[in-house]
Formats: sequence, C-alpha cells, structure tokens
Amino acid sequence: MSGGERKPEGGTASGGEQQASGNASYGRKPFKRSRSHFADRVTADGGDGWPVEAGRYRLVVSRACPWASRALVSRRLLGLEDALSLAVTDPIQDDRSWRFTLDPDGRDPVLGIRYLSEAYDARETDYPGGVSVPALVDVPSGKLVTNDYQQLTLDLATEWTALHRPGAPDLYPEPLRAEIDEVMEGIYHDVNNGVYRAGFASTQSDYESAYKDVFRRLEETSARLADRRYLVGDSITEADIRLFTTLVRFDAVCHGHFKCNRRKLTEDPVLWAYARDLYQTPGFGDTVDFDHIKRHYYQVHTGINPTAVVPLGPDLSGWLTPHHREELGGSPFGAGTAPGPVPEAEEVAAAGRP
Ligand SMILES: N[C@@H](CCC(=O)N[C@@H](CS)C(=O)NCC(=O)O)C(=O)O
Repeated sequence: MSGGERKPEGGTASGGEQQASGNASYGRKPFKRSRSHFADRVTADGGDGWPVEAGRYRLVVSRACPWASRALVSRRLLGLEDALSLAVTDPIQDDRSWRFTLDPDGRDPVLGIRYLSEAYDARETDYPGGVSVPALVDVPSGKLVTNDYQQLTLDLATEWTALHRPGAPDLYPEPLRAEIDEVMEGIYHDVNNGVYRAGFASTQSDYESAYKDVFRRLEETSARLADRRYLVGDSITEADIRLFTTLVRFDAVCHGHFKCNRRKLTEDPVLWAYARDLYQTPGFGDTVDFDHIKRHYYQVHTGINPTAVVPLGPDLSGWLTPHHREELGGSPFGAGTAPGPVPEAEEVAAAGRP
C-alpha cells in the first residue's frame, strides 16, 4: 500500500461498507475503533528492542488529535522535550494521511519524510492498515516503533524516568494505579471514545446510546470532581490528562460536530472549572491548538460535515478566567514542580489560543 490512498478517520460520506482507515469506521455498522497495529514498547530495559535513549525517537503528533494530545501533555509535564523530539503534522490529512506540510519543503526536518506513512512503510512493507497519530519513530532507522497511544503515555511516565526533568510529577503512582485504571476505563469508553461513537453513529439508536453514555459519565465525573481537585489522589495523574483531552475539545467540536449537545462544557460549572484549572496549568493549555482542532474535525470528517465549513465559535476567552479550584486543596505536581516554559519552536500559534 506504499504511497497508496489512506482515508482519514470519518472522511467518507459513504453510508456503505467500512471505510479504508484501519483505525475507525462508520457505515451502517456502529463506529468501531480498531486496535493499534504496532504495539512495541520503548522501555528502560529495551525488552522489545527499543531502549529508552535521549534523542533516539521522534514523537509525531497532530495537535488536533485527542489521543496524540495525551502524549503532548505528558511529554511537557515530565520535561521530556529535549530527550524526545516532536514533529507536528498538518491538521488536515490528504489521501496519503498525515503529512508534514507545516515544515519547510513539506518534509519533517529530522526524519526527512513528507508523510508519516513513510515511517509505517519503513517498518512493514505493504502494511494494510491506517496511519495514525500519535506515532513514535526511531530516528536512525526511520521506522515506526509504536502507534499504541494507550501504552505510550504510561511508558513515558514509568519507563522514561531516567530522562525526566528534576521535579517531574509521578503521573501513574503505584499505590493509585488500580483506581486510576478503573476511572480511565470508564472515561475511555463513555467519554474519550463515546463522543466519537456519537459523532460517527449512522443509526439513531447507536447515536442515542453513545450520547447517553457520554452525559451519564460526564455527570458522574462532575459529581466526583465537585469536592476534589483531581480525579484520583491529590495531584494530577494520567487520568486527568485523558479526561482533559476530550473536555478541551468538547464545545469546539463534540457539542456541534459530534452532536453531543445535551449541554456544553461551559454549562457544567464543576467540569468547566476543572478543565480551566488544567488548561491554565503549565503543560496542558500550552499544548492545545484550537485552530488545528477545529479545522481537522470540520474539514476532514466530510461524511458528517460535507461542506467542510469550519465554525467561527466558540468564544475561547473563558479558558483564561479564574477557576478557584485551588480552594479544594491538592497540589498539581504532588512533591514535584511545574514544568518550565514551552520551547520556542513548539509554541502554539496565536490563531490556536484564546
Ligand atoms: N486509531 C488509533 C488511535 C489514535 C487515532 O485514532 N488517531 C487518529 C487522529 S485523532 C488518527 O490518526 N486517525 C487516522 C486517520 O484519521 O487517518 C489507534 O487505535 O491506535
């Protein structure tokens, strides 16, 4: 399939069979997210052949993508910017999927490739599946190592510790893991993926069941967060990162484009304050590009937005207003400290910020 067409997630208007992307599909069948094909892990002991090593790997993301955005936040919180370099794709895929058109000559300056698919092809000839972000690429060989977004951030937190900055928080503390996993599982099914199930549903009943899951879980989560600053324990964990990446997209894309419109994020005082608190925490909001987010969803998913017109709203100014969540106690980084400023080359353009 080298060089061949790779349809983006939700990109077809077809009501027919499953689409070409290996990651997601809709037609008359319920939206189904397929599992990551490449699940090698980069670990401290290099058990899969990929040892943690400063400068060896490149993290390829789209700032539009919630799954990739988890890794963007983790990398910042853990201070891995120097050890793990970053490539940001154009938020709009073409028929060969994610591309490096934001870079000079349309080529990633480190990997020297124009399409992320070239790293997939370097790893596996005739790989038949879709190309997805986030992706971790081995710089010396140009080969994709993993596109397993679920494991990737857990490994950044627990396997990359030798390269963490001084004062990096523990995002997956051992004693809290069972609780974090349980919270994340419900949030994954009902919220992170629930909004996609609602948005890509092609039958009324699939849509309604996903919609109900989304709001039932958001209401439960709102109640949980009413008197505690973070989801688990007293500090930011992986669970907060995963909830944040959907909440920050909620009013911009999930409410309108994905028809999750029972209420906006801004209409739930607890969740809205929680999301603002995280947005204003170094390492969260400074990775978010609302311009990339809106253009990606509304222009790429032509199956559900055939005109590809991108809405001008919502008004983003509220993201910077006081949240008062510090009154609930807890401390964002536990015994650690806040990350330093965003490296200049990684700053989000003004168009993507409130
Ligand atoms: N589908 C991926 C999860 C990450 C994902 O879905 N990323 C989206 C962007 S938000 C993607 O790259 N989709 C492929 C495409 O749209 O071509 C997986 O299961 O590993």
